[in-house]
Amino acid sequence: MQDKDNKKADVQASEKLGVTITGLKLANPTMLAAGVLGSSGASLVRVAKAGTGAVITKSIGIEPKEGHHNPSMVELECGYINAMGLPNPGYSNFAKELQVAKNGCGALIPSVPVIASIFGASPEEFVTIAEGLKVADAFELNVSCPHASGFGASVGTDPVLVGEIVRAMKKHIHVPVWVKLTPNVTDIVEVGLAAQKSGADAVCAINTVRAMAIDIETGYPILGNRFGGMSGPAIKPVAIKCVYDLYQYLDIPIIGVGGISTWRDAVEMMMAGASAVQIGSAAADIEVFSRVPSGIGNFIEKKNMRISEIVGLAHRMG
Ligand code: RRO
Repeated sequence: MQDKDNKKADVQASEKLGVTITGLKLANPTMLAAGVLGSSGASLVRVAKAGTGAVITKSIGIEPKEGHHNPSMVELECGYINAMGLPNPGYSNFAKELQVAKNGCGALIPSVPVIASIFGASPEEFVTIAEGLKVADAFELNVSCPHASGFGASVGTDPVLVGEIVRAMKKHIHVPVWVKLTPNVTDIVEVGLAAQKSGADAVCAINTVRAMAIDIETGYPILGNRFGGMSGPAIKPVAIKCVYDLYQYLDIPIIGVGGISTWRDAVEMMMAGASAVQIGSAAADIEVFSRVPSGIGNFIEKKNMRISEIVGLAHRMG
């Protein structure tokens, strides 16, 4: 009886918190961000079971890649700086992990979409990888890693190249295409508009912010790569502003990411214009994927609002 009651409560919660993003149904507006706990099928399923609305894989490329030398991550008072360097097994080795994730996440009720984050150096590479990972429910194009020469932000700071990649993906791939944007540009809206014009179904904002830390005893940069990308609480206000600006000019959904660790952060991001949010650094504690949705649920109930009414609310308040 207890179980039945719990299931009923879960269904009601998912009805209240459910969102549809680019045709994918999510039981709640949280997702596991790319790069954290997304390297194996088993860990993606574990996060899905913890309550997230969708999971995104670690970014996958054309060839196996070891990544940058250690140290590849440093913890600061206000977050983390990483320079992992896109370590991944290559798409052909990752395909079996994606299948494990799809089977496990698809068996859950409600089922949890699995999104593959992919990176490449050219439109052709993106398409080849996506064709090799075709069980994914959607693709998130990583054109925004801040420390990967020839990939990531080297690609995503050029609106023309972003447009070419999106057009190639839309021509050959028949599931939604999301584009993850870098904040390390003068005008994120310009790149967002290029993605939209070329047929992107959604944008995700933001990837990490270029950053560096130096050990004052030795004078050495701490990271093996010398610099990296900042994530965690310090970048939330940067992400909020990027999402706010994108919402003013774009018609496609915006998925907010950057420094979200509490339901209050998620609500703020949604009020800036995000239809859903991704959680990365804070996902080390996977309970965050039950705390954040239930906090959002209590908030909208108290305010007597529907979830869709909080999206972009800050724009309607002047
Ligand atoms: O692997 C990384 O170093 C990495 C990636 Br792919 C990314 O998109 N953003 C980031 O901060 N690190």
